[in-house]
Amino acid sequence: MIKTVRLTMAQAVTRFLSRQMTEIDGKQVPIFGGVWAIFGHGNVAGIGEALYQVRDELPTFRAHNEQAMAHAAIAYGKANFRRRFMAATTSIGPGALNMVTAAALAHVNRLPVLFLPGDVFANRLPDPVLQQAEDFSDGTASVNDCFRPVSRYFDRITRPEQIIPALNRAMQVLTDPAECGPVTLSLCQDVQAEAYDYPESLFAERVWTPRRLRPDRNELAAAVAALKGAKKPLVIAGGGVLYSQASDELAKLVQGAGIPVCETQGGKSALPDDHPLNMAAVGVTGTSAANRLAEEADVVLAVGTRLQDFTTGSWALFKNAGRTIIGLNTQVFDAGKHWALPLVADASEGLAELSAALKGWKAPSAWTDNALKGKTDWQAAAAKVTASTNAAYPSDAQVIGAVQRAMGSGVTLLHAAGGLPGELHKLWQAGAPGSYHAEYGFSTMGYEIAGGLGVKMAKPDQEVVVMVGDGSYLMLNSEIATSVMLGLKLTVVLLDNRGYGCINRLQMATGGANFNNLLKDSRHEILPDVDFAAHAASLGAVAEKVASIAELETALGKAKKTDKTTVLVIDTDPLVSTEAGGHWWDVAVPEVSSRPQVNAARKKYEEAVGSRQG
Ligand SMILES: Cc1ncc(C[n+]2csc(CCOP(=O)(O)OP(=O)(O)O)c2C)c(N)n1
Ligand SMILES: [Mg+2]
Repeated sequence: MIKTVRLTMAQAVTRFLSRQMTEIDGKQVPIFGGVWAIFGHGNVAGIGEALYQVRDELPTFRAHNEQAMAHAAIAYGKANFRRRFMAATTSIGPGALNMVTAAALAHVNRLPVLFLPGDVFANRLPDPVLQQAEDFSDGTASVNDCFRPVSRYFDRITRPEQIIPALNRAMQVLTDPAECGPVTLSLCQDVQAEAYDYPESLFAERVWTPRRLRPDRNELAAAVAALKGAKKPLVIAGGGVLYSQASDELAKLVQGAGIPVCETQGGKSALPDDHPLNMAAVGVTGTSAANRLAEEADVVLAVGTRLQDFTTGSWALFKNAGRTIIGLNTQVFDAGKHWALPLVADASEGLAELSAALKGWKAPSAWTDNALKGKTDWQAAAAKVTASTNAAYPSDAQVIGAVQRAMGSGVTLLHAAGGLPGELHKLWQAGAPGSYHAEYGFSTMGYEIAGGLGVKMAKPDQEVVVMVGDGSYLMLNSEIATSVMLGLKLTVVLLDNRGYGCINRLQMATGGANFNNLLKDSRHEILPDVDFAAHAASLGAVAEKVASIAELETALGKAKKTDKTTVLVIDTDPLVSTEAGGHWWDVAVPEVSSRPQVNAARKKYEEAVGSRQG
C-alpha cells in the first residue's frame, strides 16, 4: 500500500510548490520565491485557504492589479536568471484575464512563471456563476482559454487527481531552458476544494538543477569550420547568455579569438559596457560601432537570441551577401532561424567547446583593431548626447546621463516601453550581468514599476532604478503602494514629455500628422497637467518634481541614501531622440494617401525594403 494524505486539490498544489527546491551557490533554496495573489470567489476559499496553510514556507504577497503582480512575478524569474520563479493566483473572469497580457509577455521573453487562475465550476451545477462567460455552442469553453496561445503549457484541472501529472509537467516546462515559459494551471473552483488521497511521495522535496546541453559533434564541427574561415566574425549576445550565466565563457572565447561582441536588448550586460570588445547595442537601437560591424560581418555567431526585428534591423542589417549565421541556442526553433547553422546547446557549454576547438585561432587583427576604433568613436558620440544641460526640457539621453552619473553602473536599471528602451540600449553603461533589465520582447507599457518590484524581491541588496515615461506610468503605477507596503525600495525616474513621445516621432517619420499621441494633439476640453509627484506621494512614495538635470542628480543622490521608494519627476522634450547609431526598422507606410508627407515616406520605405538582404 502506498502512503497517502487526504488533501484538497488546492492544498496539494501549495504543499507541492513549497517542497520544490533548487541550488544557488551551493545552497538549497525554495525554487518558488512566493505566490502573488488577489482573491475573489474563484480562489479565496480554495487556493486562498491552502496558501494560508503553507504561509511560512511559501509566502503570499498581495498586489493591487493582477497584470502588475504577474509582471512582478515574471521580473523575479528574469532577475534570477530563470533559476527561481514565482506563481500568481487570481479569481475567475476579470481577475484571471487581467493576467493574459503578462502571460504573453512571459511567453515572448521565454520567462518562467506559474499562473493559477480560478476557473468556472467543473460540475457546472450552479451555472452561470458570477463572472462566467457562456458559450452557446461549447460547454467546455471558458474565458481562461485565452491563456492557451500564451502559455507554454496549459491545463484545466477538472478532477483533483489531474493535478499530479499537471504539476510534473509544469515543473518540466518551468525548469527546462529550451521550453521555458509561462505555465497556466486553470483551477476549477469547485475542484480546488475537493479532497483526494494524494500519494505522500508527491510532496517529497525535489531539487531542480538547470539542464546544460552540450553541442552535437557534427553541429560543433560545422560551426568551428565556419568560424575558422571567417575574416570578419561577430558575436551577437542575447538573453540566453545571461540565463546560462555564460558571461565568463563568452569573454574567454572573444578575448582568445579577438572577436567583437554586440548585444541585444535582452543580452545587454552579458559583458560589462567597458569591456574593450563590447561594441554594445546592435540593430535598430544599436551603436554605430556595432552596426558598422554587423553590416560587414561574414560570420555572425548569434548566442541565445531570438533574432527579433530590432536585432536584425528587420533583416536589413547584415549586408554581407555571403554571410553565415551560426545559431547557438538551447531551443532548436531559435537555433535554425533564417537558415542559420544550428548549434543546439546551452550557451555556456557551447561557448566553452567553441573556445577549446578554436584555441590558437584569431580573427584578422585589422578587423579587431577596426572594432576597437569604432568603439572609441561611439563613446565620443554618446558622451556628447548624455552630457549635462541647462535646457528646460532635456532629452531622454540627457536624463540617462544624469542617472548614470548619480547612480553608477552598480545598480540594476529597468525599463520596458516608450522612447527609453532605444536610448538606454544605446547609451546605458551596464555593469555586472543582469544589471540591465529590459522587457523589450513584448515592450509592455506598465511593466516598469511592477517589474522593478520583482527585481527588488530577487535582489534585495541591490539598488533598483526604474525609468518610465508618463504614458507607461499612467497605465500601471499601483504597485508603488505595494513596494511601500512591503518595504521594497525602488528609485523611479519618471520622464514626463506629456504624451506618447516615441509613437508621435514614429508617426512623423512615417509621414503622419501629429495626431492622438501627445496630449496636446489629442481631442480635449482641458489639456491635462498631471501632478505625478502628488500622485506618487499619495501612494506612499517619497516624491519630488525636479526642474533641471542638476536638480535630478542631487535628488538621486538623496534617493540613494534612503530606504523608501522614491519617485522623481522631470519634464522632457518629446521631439528629441539620439540620432547617432541606429538602423532602419520595417514599419509599413501606406501605399496611397492624400498626404504628400506620407507619399514621400512611402518612397523612402520602398527603397529601404528593396535593400533588405535575405
Ligand atoms: C500596453 C501597450 N500599449 C501600447 C503600446 C504601444 N506603445 C509603445 S510606446 C508607447 C508610448 C509610451 O509613452 P510613454 O511611456 O510616455 O513614453 P514616451 O514614448 O513618451 O517616451 C505606446 C503607446 C505598448 N508598447 N504597450
Ligand atoms: Mg511620454
